[in-house]
Amino acid sequence: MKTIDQIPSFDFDPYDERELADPYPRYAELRAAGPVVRLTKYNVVAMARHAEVHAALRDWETYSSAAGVGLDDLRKGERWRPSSLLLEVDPPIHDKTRAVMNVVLSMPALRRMQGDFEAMAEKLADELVERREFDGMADLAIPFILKVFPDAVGLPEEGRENLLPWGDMIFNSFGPRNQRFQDATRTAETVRAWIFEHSQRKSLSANGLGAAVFAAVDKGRLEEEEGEVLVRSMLTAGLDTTVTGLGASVLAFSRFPDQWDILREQPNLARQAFDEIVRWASPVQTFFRTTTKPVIVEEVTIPEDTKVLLFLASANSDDRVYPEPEKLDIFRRNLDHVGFGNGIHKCVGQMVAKLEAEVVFNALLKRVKRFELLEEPSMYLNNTVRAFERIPVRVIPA
Ligand code: OVM
Repeated sequence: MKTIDQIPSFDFDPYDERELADPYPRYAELRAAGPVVRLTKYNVVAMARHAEVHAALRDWETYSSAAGVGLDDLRKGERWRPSSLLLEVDPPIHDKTRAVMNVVLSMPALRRMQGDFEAMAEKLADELVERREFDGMADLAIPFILKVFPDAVGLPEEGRENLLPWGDMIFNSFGPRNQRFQDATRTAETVRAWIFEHSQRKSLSANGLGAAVFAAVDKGRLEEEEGEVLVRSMLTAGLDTTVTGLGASVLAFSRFPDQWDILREQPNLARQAFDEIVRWASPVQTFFRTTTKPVIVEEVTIPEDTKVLLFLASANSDDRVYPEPEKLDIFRRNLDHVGFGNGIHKCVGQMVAKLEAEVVFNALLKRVKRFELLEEPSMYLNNTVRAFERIPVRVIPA
């Protein structure tokens, strides 16, 4: 048996810009070092192999979310926003809100929006294929998501420019209070005010996902304020993640044209392809848990009340589970990937993300024979999301 003082320890800063720019070599080093390692810079324990990350995500009783899923312990110090009633709570609180969101974001509920999603995808695909050259982020992923998702939630057109800065700020806040976090919070007050105002019933259309949350309030399942917190979760979790996932899709299909060819022959594999892209790109790279009791992992005793950094992206590129993990393979057995998390907190919005991807893929499948990457993509650094700045491509029409 070992204490955490006897396991491999590292003093690098995972939030340093050189690390965030190219984290995969480091992930391999961490996986090779052992099942549990220590990061001295932040005094946390970390797991980078698939087996341990997956097991921790599935054991909420030991690995709690209630102290927050970032580096900060939300139970201590001052708060600048209330905890998420999904992400930052354990059962039984979690189960009540999750049950509401499971219905709000279920496939039958989304069917009503599918036509609007398709119309936007068709329009964008027409324009972009006509142009031949475009940026997968600024011209495709961002305008698509910023149209269809806020429409689906029921937000007005005006003010949507606050959504990505809000997400950038929140996803940075899961890391340390570094320069990147400070920079992202520069416009915090106006952004925060818009988001909070637009989480309220009065700001939302009568037939969107936001209104569906308040319908649960009207049925007595939630308090009004809880409804607002849940709407805010959609505005936080639903944009940066999917924008990154769609951008990654453009990149993936230009790097792996054989996979695009397979999809062109079997468009019914679109959702499966997107799931593999989420494994491959892991838009959310890291989340933390906090131990509720001493726990033994592969001979290592992790004490109670320890922040544990789970390297989701590293788990998804662990070759013990995914041979040649850097390859996109639509037919790969990837059911247990942790790109959407796992266990009780597994992404409640994944049906929305998959529908968004599916309609965009379908629109492009009809029109595009091949994507060619014009330049290596530039990254947009964030403490949690591995985001892109630009993905310049040319398309060869079908
Ligand atoms: C939430 C939330 C916020 C950010 C990310 C997320 C990826 C959830 O408010 O529940 O999941």
